[in-house]
Amino acid sequence: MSSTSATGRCTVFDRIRLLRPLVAAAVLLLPLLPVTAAQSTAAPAAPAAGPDCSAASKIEKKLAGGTTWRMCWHNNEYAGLVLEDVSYQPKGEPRPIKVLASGRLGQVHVPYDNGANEYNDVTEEAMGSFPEKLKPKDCPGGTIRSIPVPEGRPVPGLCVTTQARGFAYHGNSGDVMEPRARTDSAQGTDLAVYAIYSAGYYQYVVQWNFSDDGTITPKAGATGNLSPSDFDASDKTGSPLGKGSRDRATSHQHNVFWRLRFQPDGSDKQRIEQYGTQRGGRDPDTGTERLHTTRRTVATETAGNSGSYRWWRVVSGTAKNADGHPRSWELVHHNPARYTGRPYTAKDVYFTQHNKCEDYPNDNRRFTRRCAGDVSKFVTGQRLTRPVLWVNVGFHHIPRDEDQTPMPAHWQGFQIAPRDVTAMSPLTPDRLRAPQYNGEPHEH
Ligand SMILES: [Cu+2]
Repeated sequence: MSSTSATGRCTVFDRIRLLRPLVAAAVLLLPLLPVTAAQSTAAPAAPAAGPDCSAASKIEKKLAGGTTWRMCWHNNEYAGLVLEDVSYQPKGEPRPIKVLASGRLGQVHVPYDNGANEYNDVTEEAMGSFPEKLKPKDCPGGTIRSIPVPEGRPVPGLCVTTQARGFAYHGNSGDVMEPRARTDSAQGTDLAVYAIYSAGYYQYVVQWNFSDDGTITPKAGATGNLSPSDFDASDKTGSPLGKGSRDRATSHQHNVFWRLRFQPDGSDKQRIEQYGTQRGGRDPDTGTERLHTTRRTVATETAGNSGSYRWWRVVSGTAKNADGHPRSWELVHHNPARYTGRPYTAKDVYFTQHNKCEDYPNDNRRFTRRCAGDVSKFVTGQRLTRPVLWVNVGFHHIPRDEDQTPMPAHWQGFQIAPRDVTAMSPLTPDRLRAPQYNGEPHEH
């Protein structure tokens, strides 16, 4: 922490110094409090029941397309917004389908290119303790909930609202031989849940979108201000800002981690599958390259990089959709700037067996000295019976003139897409749910 005060984060440093004894006491008394308290309470979803939490902690929204999302939220003084018992009930489904046992930020790791500073905005700056107050215009069409903070009055800072997401689909039913062909189109809607947390000069919009088609989009938007103390005219690792090139802002990386635990259809029984696609030689007649896709179960703890044709899904060990396919959720993930300066940022995803003391992807021993320090060391070859997913998305920030105050939000995130959760998209018009349209196209 002492290095941070020299870099212009003194405002936050002072705030944290005030907070720290209080936080340390809480951690001593309740070592599991930071993140794991509610993770073992999840049970298979009862018919039409919502998640088990108080009204103030419950979020439930039925979207225009007929999809209902339900979840519980609370605020962690380090990680900020924590969502638990997240379930999805598409139109026509008799009960909620549990997706996540829990989801939250793992870390926002910000190393500067000149090697002078390396911040951990979750574990070190305790950004979760500093939610920003939201005005009604910051939460258009929604409601603002109060976020309890370790010191002071609760902050009206959690927005629960809906957002348009553009085209859900557009298609012509003549292509699937509907006798009276129609053009179908729909605009999609998301439930959006977000709060803004400050860490130094930066402010992060910590947001989760839950789409009417079952997709979940966690994302973080970095905004606020560039750190003025990192302006250094002699620095070769920054960009000129303002007139001429006297002032420079130092380039840096934002490595944002999410920590997810799935509970597909309310059961811990699940497996991770890795998909890969390879070139398989050209078709002799057409000259077109054939591609072969394979998949394998990731049985033990592992770390991997997404990228060229490699991706993962979480597959339910118990639940199938009406077509008889196992329900699964696909990780749609790209890491556009993989930071290899630390072992815990060198991989895009880490799958680790659930362990109560593995709370943060780095700086983890700040809270539990008996536990491993970072996610690269959590991977020890244990069997994955209760997997935790650590998702890493990097952004290399080379400042530009437009980043000057207030800095436009830059987003980084990923998606969790349903794969065979329902027999067809829940947004499919009812008249196209007939058997002859489920399994098309084929010749009649
Ligand atoms: Cu930045």
